[in-house]
Amino acid sequence: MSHTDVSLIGAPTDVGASARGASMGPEALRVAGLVERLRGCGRQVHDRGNLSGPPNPWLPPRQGYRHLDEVVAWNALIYQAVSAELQAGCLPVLLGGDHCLAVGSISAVARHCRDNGRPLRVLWLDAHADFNTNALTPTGNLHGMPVACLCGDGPEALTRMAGFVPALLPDQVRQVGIRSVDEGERQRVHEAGLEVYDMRYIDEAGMRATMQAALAGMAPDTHLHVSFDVDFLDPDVAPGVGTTVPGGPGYREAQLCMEMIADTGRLASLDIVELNPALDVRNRSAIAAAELVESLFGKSTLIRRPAQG
Ligand SMILES: [Mn+2]
Repeated sequence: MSHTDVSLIGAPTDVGASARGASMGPEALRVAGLVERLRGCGRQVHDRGNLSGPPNPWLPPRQGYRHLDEVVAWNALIYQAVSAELQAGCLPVLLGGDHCLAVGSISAVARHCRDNGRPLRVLWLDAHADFNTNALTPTGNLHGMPVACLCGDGPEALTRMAGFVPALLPDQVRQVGIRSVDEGERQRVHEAGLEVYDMRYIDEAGMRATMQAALAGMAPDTHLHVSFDVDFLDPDVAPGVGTTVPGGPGYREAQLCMEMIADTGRLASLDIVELNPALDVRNRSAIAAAELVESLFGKSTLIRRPAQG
């Protein structure tokens, strides 16, 4: 088991979201015992507190982007904070906040990997592909665009954050749990060649085969980043998200997904995003997310023998 220290970075904002409330996500995760749970997994944990960025002006979109200046400002703060943790040899955990914040966090990870000559794999656990552009988006909400921005399609202030464009190639990304893709977005996901394990794939192949495929082909020194959108989970498990989509992975399936990631021993950075306590029921979704993150950090029922084949 790795003994890399874990650093929590709170980003209490919903500037990129369609509903207000994800700004309360970091505190709800702390209340659900995230720090103590990670310590229980044998990690040193540093809670760096919350970043402080601009408020949410709640304005209509301009040129297909809603709150672009504020989204850029928050992502710049996150880029700095995540870079600092990676340079210090810590494993950064971004507590969102909505999913637009993954641009800053993954740009910092991409920069770090390039500087250190390490391959990067991004696992995107989500109900949505988040591959919209300002021309395609029905809403202008930037939480629907981070994968497109990271792959070089979006406003310059976001696509250039890593210092090179694109920060990510589509073949570095694996999406799991997808079950809602907008019409134009569908075409772009197809053209870009994104490797997507949607719910139909999971239904047909099962979570075990899905994760074996999504985690295949990593080198021993691959940096594995997990971007965990809580709406990945079925709404029965996690009702506290802004954009619920029925038919997601249930509790046991999600646990298996996390345990199989942990088994790779390569988890090196994490986002936990889109948790919306205003829509939650007695912090249930935060607790479910925190329990899943424990599994991601290696908590298991039994002492397991190394997996066969
Ligand atoms: Mn998302």
